[in-house]
Amino acid sequence: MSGLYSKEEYIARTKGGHGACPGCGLALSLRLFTKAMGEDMIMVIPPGCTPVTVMSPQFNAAFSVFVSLFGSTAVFASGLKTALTIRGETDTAVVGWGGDGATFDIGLQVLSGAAERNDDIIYVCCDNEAYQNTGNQRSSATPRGGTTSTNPSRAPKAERKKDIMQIMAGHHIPYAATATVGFPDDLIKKIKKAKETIGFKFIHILAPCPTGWSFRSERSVEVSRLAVETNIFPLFEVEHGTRFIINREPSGVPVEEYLKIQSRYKHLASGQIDALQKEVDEKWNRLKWLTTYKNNKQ
Ligand SMILES: Cc1ncc(C[n+]2csc(CCOP(=O)(O)OP(=O)(O)O)c2C)c(N)n1
Ligand SMILES: [Mg+2]
Repeated sequence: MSGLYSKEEYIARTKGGHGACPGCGLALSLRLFTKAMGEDMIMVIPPGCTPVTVMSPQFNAAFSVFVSLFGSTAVFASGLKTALTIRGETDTAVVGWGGDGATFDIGLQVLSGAAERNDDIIYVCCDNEAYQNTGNQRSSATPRGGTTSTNPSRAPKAERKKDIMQIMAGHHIPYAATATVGFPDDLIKKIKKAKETIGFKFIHILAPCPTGWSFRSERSVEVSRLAVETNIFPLFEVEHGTRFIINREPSGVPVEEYLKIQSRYKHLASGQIDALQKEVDEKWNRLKWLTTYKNNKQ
């Protein structure tokens, strides 16, 4: 292990482990995140898989956790930060940690408000691409072509995944970044950078879900790596909404390699896979354009 990693464990410190499913990408994301943050933080977590992973004396988290209402994570976190500042406790980090449902859908309005005010908090969207804790219902983060319990294979999701990074970049916040568990050094470096940055920080973590996406639980890290190598989930940062930085050039693996190891995509015909590949290529080219064009303008 490199020096980036704290040897401390901040979640699931008792023998019983955590409360998530085997192979859960969210539990691993949270473990890495807390190793980068340390215990001087308060996490605000809406209902979802995360509270059942950490919120119990049995699972024994080292930091304080508030469970907010589903749609109000960011504003809970902003209020806590303000209260701590008034008390002079400025060193304590306040983190909002929402699922994709709580972030892309229900909490988007308060997230936008906190970002626009540039409140000094870190907001993490731990994205498992559906409302997983209530049984894998579709969200606006579910990818086009994927199945969920509300999109059976005869009616897979028709709409594209919402581009949350573009939305957050449009708020001109000091720092936004994508990360995923298959690249733990990259994830930890980004969390440390967010911790050192003053103002609003947004981290979009892709967290593979063996239960909802339907793949074998030992393949979570492989699925996460394939998401990056196929360009389905590029690793990049955005500073102040204008400076785009790509952290990893993909190795050009076709999207089919990512799709075929998850049963949620098993109904796709080859023409549909080609269409998804085209979408991914277009989005990647746009990101590359933003990186070169916008940076050169500065
Ligand atoms: C206002 C409100 N609506 C619905 C629920 C029920 N609910 C609890 S957890 C959850 C799913 C959360 O999905 P997401 O935010 O993606 O987190 P995940 O469970 O996937 O980690 C829902 C719908 C709720 N608690 N409050
Ligand atoms: Mg979810």
